[in-house]
Amino acid sequence: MNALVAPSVAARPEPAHAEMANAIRFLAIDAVEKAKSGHPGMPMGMADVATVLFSRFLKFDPADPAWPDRDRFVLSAGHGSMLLYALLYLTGYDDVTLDQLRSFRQWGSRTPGHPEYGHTAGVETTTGPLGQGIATAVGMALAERLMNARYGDDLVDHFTYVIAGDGCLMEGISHEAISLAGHLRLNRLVVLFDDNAISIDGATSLSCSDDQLARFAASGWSTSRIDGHDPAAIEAAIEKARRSDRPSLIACRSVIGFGSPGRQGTEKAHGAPLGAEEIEKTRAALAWPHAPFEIPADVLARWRDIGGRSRGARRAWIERARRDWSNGRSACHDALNRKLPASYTDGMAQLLARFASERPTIATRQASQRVIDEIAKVLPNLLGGSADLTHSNLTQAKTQKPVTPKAMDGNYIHYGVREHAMAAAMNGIALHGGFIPYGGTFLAFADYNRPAIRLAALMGIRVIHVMTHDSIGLGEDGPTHQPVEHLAALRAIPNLLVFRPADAVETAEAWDCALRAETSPSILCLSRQALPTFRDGTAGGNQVANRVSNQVSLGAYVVVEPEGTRDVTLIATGSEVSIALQAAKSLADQGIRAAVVSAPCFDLFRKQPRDYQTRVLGQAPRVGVEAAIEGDWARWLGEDGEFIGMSGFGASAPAEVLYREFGITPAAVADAARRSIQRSRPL
Ligand SMILES: Cc1ncc(C[n+]2csc(CCOP(=O)(O)OP(=O)(O)O)c2C)c(N)n1
Repeated sequence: MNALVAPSVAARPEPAHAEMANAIRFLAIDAVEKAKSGHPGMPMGMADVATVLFSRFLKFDPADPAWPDRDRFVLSAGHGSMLLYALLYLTGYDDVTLDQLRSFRQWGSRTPGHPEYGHTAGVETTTGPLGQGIATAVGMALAERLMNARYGDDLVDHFTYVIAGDGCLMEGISHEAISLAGHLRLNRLVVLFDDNAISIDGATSLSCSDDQLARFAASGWSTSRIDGHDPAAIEAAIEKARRSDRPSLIACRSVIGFGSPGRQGTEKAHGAPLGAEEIEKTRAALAWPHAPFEIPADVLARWRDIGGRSRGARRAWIERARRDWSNGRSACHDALNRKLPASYTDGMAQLLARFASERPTIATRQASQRVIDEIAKVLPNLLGGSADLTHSNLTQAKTQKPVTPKAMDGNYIHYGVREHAMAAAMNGIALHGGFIPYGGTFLAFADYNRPAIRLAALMGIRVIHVMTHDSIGLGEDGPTHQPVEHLAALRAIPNLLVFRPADAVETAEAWDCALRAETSPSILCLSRQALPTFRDGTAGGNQVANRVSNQVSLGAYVVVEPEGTRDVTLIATGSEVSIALQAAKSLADQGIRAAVVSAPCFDLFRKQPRDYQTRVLGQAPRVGVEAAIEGDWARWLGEDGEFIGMSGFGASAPAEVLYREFGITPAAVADAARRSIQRSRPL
């Protein structure tokens, strides 16, 4: 066995460690220099910690980056991406070659400025927005314990390691995340804090006096502080953390830009190339005489050995998994397999049929509750939760049991009032694999978890947000709780499916779309107030949309098509579809032929073929109705169109009063329709 992978630190000659760490340092220095941009200081400072972690502890195999029982390594301080890329190259990931390091931050490279999930094998999650990584890692560590409780040590037995900097710990999300992790006693989570006391503006003492150890300890973590350049101390601390019955914080006192005589220990090392002269000085100081991007053969060979360290463990795991699965116990395999089982398709079809025949008048949040009750029975890997609004969001299925430190076989997470950490943890759960996470809050609080939702969209992962109380229709809680700009703001996020179903049938269809969207997160915007079910299973009089059974999957579809040529098309979402239907009736009484279109998901409608869009929208003038600000409605309404909705904040009053006072009524829609028809007539 290679000296570097021997279990005892004492047996290993110290210079070898320094050389191994220096390989990381100089790859970071050289790549940042070549790119003329990037962050060398953090990789230089944490190279020793990373070397010990990867060479002694991390269970991973570059030959199979997605091996389910690998340890997860999250670089929460994503600006230090070269630390990760250097490790991926050195340990032998195919994706990260020396050429890729030379193309750091360049168009088309596998080495973007910050690590991007799905872009580079070995990158477990996208990081860069500080604090997201550590919170996402909490979700991964939670998923590991939940899977372990279900499938046992033979199949699920791994750690989640995080490198986080001062910036990550200053961000508010870190507090929500560590609090949740401490509460759930996620003892497989080990955070290595790059405790260098420097951020961009200078010393962290400019802005922060927190006692981080005390803060983590107060949240139920094990804590320790070590010299982040002492391999023996690093090893001992990680060893201890792995045995803890709590999550662990190891504050690694490090020197940013370690080895650079003119920059180390200062903010100058944080985010700029060192420059040729300083690099020469650093080579001299660290006794690294090699040319840029040149790693001595023996150092590279040792790193590659480290890359092969867990190959045996992976093979043994595959054997165990094969045995388990061939014995007919395929539950773990099914959970890891992202496809929905046939029993789900049947369950959903039955529920849709029930809604269509019962035609209940219920809030869409209540319809969602019935969906969840049904699908929880057929999707064992559905993992629910809410940020302390379970009884308002109606997110807990009758069959779901709370997850607690002692009941990791539960399937419902009380995230507490921690929307941001909930969304990031859901990302981590989805990334880890084995579960379909969903979580609830009020739509007005989407801003609290938006940064994590944005990352889910960027990563292309399946997480489902149940956001209830989706308009002024929530009534008396008033404008603080009434979303007006949120739909527009969420629709602006690429690859995020924003659904606003209008009745029970649409709610089930929206859930179905969200569950089938394997590469997009979804938001289900649901009403507090009761809405009549207008769908009877087909799309009413719609000739156009019946080509698929799930009408919501088309994004928008015709609910009412009048006899003869349309005079006007009324387009609405969610609770306003029933207002549009009433308006169409009153227009019909006056001989005006109004079509009604329900548009539960703009994003999916935008993806439909143009001829379908044209047929749904029609040639007649259009009126849009949504109890929210106009946002990008104009795109669907055309020049003669009109929008009926909100132009400012709501108010505290009963819902019916608010709709009346803000002019979102069938009469107002009918008036707008007549005006639009008038405008569109040739002069
Ligand atoms: C949410 C967020 N805010 C701001 C930034 C910009 N930023 C990147 S690194 C950094 C300083 C981080 O300091 P620290 O974690 O101590 O990193 P170090 O200087 O030690 O590399 C800032 C403000 C960011 N990436 N994300």
